[in-house]
Amino acid sequence: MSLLAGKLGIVFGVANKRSIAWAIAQAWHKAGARLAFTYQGERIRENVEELAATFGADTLILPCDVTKDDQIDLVFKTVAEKFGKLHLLLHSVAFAPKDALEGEFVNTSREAFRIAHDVSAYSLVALARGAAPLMTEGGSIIGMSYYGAEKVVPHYNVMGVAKASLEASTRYLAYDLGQQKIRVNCISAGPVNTLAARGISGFSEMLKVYEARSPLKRNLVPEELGATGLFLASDGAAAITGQVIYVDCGYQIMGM
Ligand code: 0WE
Repeated sequence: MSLLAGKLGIVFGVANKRSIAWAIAQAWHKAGARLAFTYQGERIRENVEELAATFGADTLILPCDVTKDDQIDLVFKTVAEKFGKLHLLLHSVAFAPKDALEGEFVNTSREAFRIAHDVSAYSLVALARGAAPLMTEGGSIIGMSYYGAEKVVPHYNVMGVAKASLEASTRYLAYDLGQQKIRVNCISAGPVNTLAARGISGFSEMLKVYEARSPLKRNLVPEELGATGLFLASDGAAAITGQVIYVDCGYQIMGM
């Protein structure tokens, strides 16, 4: 069953094999999509090249710092040349300066606030604008969010505010791009042990809390994000846009 046969996609946010973006890329690839990847910075380049090569030696790989308009322009110009069109886009990119995730939110500097929102939220708008002209057959754009967007998760701080902006941006983009049959949704994932989660103090405690309190009494596995990413990319989700879909073992429904 090739749910995405003939579909062309681009994936922003693979850093290594544990990345959520990689889990979703694998699901898209297995379903028959042809994918391009971008990487942030030379440190990550080799990782992405190695992973992407498992999909074939000719996989398109491009550098992209999502805070740079000229790099975004070049990415979509190259995709236009090599693919001609586009159906799928995954945004799995976030960053806040480390000190902003350690102290109290009230102490967030103007610069940390700006960076978190530029990298983690505005970039979705910029990428959607770049991709839309190529999505001539309609498309599916997916961002990654987290529960800290709607409730206070201690230390998530300015990232929670940036994810709230990402989720609201998802709704406004869904409205604007709906007439072009482009759907825009977010997956709100429970905690996953990725590079972005490493070094976050209390992360292993957080995994224990989800195990204890979520209705399913466990943590999610990255393949489950892949499956939801595949669903949202597929025609099965043809009438779903502007939504935040929770892939969190049910944690979000709990009041206590
Ligand atoms: O969105 C995230 C993390 C994103 C992230 C991670 C880092 C670590 C390194 C953004 N910026 C940075 N900056 C760095 O310097 N998550 C959903 C994972 C996460 O991060 C937390 C969490 C959870 C969960 C931070 C504090 C509390 C909980």
